[in-house]
Amino acid sequence: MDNADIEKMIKDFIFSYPKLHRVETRWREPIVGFVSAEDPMFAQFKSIIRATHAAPSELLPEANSVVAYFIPFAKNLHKENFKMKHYAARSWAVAYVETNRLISRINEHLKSELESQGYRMALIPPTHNFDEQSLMSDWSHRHVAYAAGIGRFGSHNLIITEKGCSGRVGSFVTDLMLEPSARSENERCLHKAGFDCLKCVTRCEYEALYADRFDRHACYRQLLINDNYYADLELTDVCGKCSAMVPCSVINPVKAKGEI
Ligand code: B12
Ligand code: SF4
Ligand code: SF4
Repeated sequence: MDNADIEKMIKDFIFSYPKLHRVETRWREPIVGFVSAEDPMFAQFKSIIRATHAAPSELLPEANSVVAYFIPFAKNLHKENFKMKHYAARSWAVAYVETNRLISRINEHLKSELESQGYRMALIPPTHNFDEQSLMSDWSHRHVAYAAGIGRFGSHNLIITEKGCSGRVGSFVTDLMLEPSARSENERCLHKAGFDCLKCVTRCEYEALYADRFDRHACYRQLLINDNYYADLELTDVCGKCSAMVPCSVINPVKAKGEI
């Protein structure tokens, strides 16, 4: 089993999912990346994120590789989220619930496929694996996605991929030996690449995102306001206005400028 097999399994699963399950959300083709479990970046994460951030071997002692994937939402979703004033759009809240479930199911599917061929895999939940006080996780999917070459951080903190930032990230650890993906040195955020933008900051009306800082507790307060607003849905701590109708919502805007 190699990189192409893993990528195909993830893509096929997402492609057939709406045909097999009653879901409102639609997704575009995912972007899959690979990184060695021995990559020195995992040691750096213990200082960049926090000391308790797990190394792959702490999740799976025989770890050889880490796989990360970004599942982009259909292109209309961020527009719907933009149109709804103050609160997140209902479709954005539903997409959060449905995509978290999709990620869990992809991982369960891959685990059983890998185990049937004698390999091992550690399951990691898509979210809610964070400390409610510090609002940090001991396994940051988006840092792992960065390490696996899937994208780079934007001024809004989100990972920007070739298909934008509007979507969700999953990752897992396995003992399979996989070829690491290349990491691009090119920024994907217009502001970071030296262009005028910071539209994400303008979108945040909740005193959370500024040009030079991010107040994660203010952000979380807004997420919980939305959860309360959509009380008929299961936990939906969402907002995502900083990713709605911004240049990096569904594309790599630096590439679109023809700069790279
Ligand atoms: C805790 C958490 C939150 C907290 C704190 C947010 C935060 N910034 O960490 C709260 C509840 C506020 C929150 C809010 C949101 N979240 Co959240 N959240 C998480 C969770 C569970 C852990 C994140 C974590 O621990 N981060 C660690 C801290 C230290 O990282 P950080 O604050 O982002 O800061 C780093 C970057 O700025 C980075 N950075 C900047 N430039 C560079 C450059 C380099 C080279 C490097 C290495 C790093 C780097 O440096 C900082 C430290 O490393 C993850 C799921 C997971 N387990 O990974 C989802 C996750 C990050 N959330 C996600 C989303 C979508 C959201 C929301 C849009 C809500 C929504 N769904 O509508 C908002 C966006 C807020 C924002 N602008 O960041 C997605 C991100 C998808 C993406 N495209 O990136 C994730 C990955 C969930 C998922 N499975 O997809 N979230
Ligand atoms: S909206 Fe602009 S400044 Fe903000 S992350 Fe996207 S490209 Fe960067
Ligand atoms: S998710 Fe909402 S509250 Fe949090 S930074 Fe983005 S726009 Fe601001």
